[in-house]
Amino acid sequence: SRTQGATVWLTGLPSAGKTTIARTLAGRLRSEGHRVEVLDGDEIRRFLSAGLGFSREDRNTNVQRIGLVAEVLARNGVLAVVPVIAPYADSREAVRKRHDASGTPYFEVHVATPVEVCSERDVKGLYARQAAGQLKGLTGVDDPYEPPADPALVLPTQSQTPEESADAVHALLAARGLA
Ligand code: GGZ
Repeated sequence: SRTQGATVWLTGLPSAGKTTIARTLAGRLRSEGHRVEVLDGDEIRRFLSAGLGFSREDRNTNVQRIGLVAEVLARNGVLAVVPVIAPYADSREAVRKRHDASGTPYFEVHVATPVEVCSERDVKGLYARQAAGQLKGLTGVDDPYEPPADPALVLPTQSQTPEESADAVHALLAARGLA
C-alpha cells in the first residue's frame, strides 16, 4: 500500500521512553496499513550486535549496523522505527548520510526526557545500578550523550503522554506524505 519508506530514529537516554513511543507509533502505522519494522537496541544487541559492549567504538559499531538495516528497509518501502540511544552525533550523522546517499527519508527525533526524570523512571534499574557502583559508563550519567543539534522533532515526554509523542511523529510523517 506504499512505495516510499522512511527511517525514524528515536534518540535519547535510557528510560527516556523511546521504546514505548516506537511501539505506539508502529501500532498506529500498522493499523493504517503501512509496513513497519521496529529495530530496538535492546533486541538488536542480543543478535545482530551480540558481543558488543558500551564503549564509544562498540556503540558506534552498533549504531552503524542498525543504520544499515534501517536504510535497507526504508529504501524498500518500510517505515523503520529505531528506538536506539545513539549517543554520538558523528555516528548519527553517518547514518543520515547513508540515507541521503540513496535519497531515503530520514528523521532524527530527540526523545528529550531530562536525566532526572529518566533516573526516576529507571525502567531497567540501570540508574540504580550505576548509583550503587555496579555499572560504569551509563549514558547521560557517567558516559556522554550528545543531544541532536538540529532534530526534525523534539519530544518533551515530561509534558506529554507516549500517545501524544507518537501522534507528533505521525504528524511529521503525514506532513511529508509518508503516513
Ligand atoms: C546505556 C545501557 C548500558 C549503558 C546497558 N549505557 O533499556 P535497556 O538498557 O534494556 O536497553 C538499553 C540498551 C542500550 O542499547 P542501545 O543499542 O540503544 O545503545 S547505543 O546506541 O549506545 O549502542 C539499556 C542497555 O542497553 N544498557 N548498559 N552503560 N545503555
